[in-house]
Amino acid sequence: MNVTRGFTGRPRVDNPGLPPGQYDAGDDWPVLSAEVTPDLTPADWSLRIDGLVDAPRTWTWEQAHALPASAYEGDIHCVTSWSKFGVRFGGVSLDAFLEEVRPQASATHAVAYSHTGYTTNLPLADLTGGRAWIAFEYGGEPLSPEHGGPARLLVPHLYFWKSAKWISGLRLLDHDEPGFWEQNGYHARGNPWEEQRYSGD
Ligand SMILES: Nc1nc2c(c(=O)[nH]1)N[C@H]1C(S)=C(S)[C@@H](COP(=O)(O)O)O[C@H]1N2
Ligand SMILES: [Mo]
Repeated sequence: MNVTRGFTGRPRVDNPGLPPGQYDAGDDWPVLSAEVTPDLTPADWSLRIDGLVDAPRTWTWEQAHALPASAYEGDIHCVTSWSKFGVRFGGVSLDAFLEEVRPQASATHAVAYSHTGYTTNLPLADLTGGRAWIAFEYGGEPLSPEHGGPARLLVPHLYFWKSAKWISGLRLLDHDEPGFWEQNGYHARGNPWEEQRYSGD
């Protein structure tokens, strides 16, 4: 049988890990970037967390790597309808960063921003509890520049547009503030299991 490499197209009925309206991209990992891929070295990279926190701070590459390593193994889902199964990212849990800045009780949401200017908004609850990472590695290798290297946000339980590439910071807020795609009609939360693709879904 002749099967096109990288597109298995298993119907969802055989594939309970596939959220509604998604297909299995197989070996492919499409690149989706609104910006030109920046030339960002680890020495140029930093992460800042500020806003409604007791102790705002910035981490360099070395300081971020001094935090406990944490990996994600599982699936990712893009709103353009591809899903990718069994990926492995290495990095640091966002909980480790948040523990140091101490979010204030009034903080309910965050805006993630990239070194390129991309932004995306998330409920703070989606960034805690071991469900979000700052990822430096993919498949045991440094994250490639087109996929957000040297470091991206990873929030795999939400549509992948929430996983800001070339992450540079998070600002904690007491309200929701739409980011780049959300200002253009995409959903504020983006839960793939509820098909929260566009505002109003
Ligand atoms: N900085 C930045 N982050 C981004 C994007 C982007 O355009 N710029 N696109 C988002 C979207 S829509 C998706 S599906 C994923 C794509 O990540 P990938 O190119 O590694 O597959 O990154 C998300 N993060
Ligand atoms: Mo996407």
